[in-house]
Amino acid sequence: MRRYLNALACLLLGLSQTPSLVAQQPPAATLRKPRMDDTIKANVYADNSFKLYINGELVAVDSIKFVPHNVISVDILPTYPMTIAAMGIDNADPKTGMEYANTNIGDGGFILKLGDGTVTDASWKAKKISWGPVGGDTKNPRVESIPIPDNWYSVSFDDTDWPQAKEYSEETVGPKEPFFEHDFKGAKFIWSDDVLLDNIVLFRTTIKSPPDGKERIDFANLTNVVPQNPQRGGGPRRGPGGQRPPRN
Ligand SMILES: [Ca+2]
Ligand SMILES: [Ca+2]
Repeated sequence: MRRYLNALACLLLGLSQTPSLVAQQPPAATLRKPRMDDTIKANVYADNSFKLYINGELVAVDSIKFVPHNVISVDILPTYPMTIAAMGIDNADPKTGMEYANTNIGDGGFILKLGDGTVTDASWKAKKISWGPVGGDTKNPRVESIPIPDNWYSVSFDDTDWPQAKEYSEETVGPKEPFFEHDFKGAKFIWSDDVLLDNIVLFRTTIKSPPDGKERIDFANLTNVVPQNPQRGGGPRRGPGGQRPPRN
């Protein structure tokens, strides 16, 4: 039995290497399975929290909504152009816009750096969604908000009318320790025009090509192709036509 299987494996291997069959496959570059060294790191810090979308998909959520201030660092598989959208959330009472039992107006701040050199700066768009205490009035504090636009994080969303983000210095935002333990070199803290009163802010940018100039394979269509050299062995499942499907 084992000899028979070995012979069959050799036959299949031989077939897969015949020039006519290889020639029918799309270029290897579009087929190779992505590896971890195809990914880049996304470092994100927000005062106080954020949600991050890339090319319309939610890729990271700040796991701590208030304090301590933390850095979220995740691996992403980049494809370009890359639409990055983020919601920055400054901790604030939804009725007063203040915090710590309505004794304090907290400040916001958002900063991001990707392993391809993408950074936050004033070229990003920033749209305030909720702000307060309106006018800085802490005696009669109240909040104003506008609806979050549908599909604001999608690739096709039109942010032409959104204002530019404003950059804030490290001194103004006052990031806490985890910030200094991660790579944010070259990135700027951004927010809308009022880093104190604006409490929910949406950000968007589109990165046309990798800022570091490095050529990267586009794996966006991976689920629609058969990767080169799929792993062999494993479970008994068979795809249509009897082939063993590549394992994911
Ligand atoms: Ca605030
Ligand atoms: Ca804050």
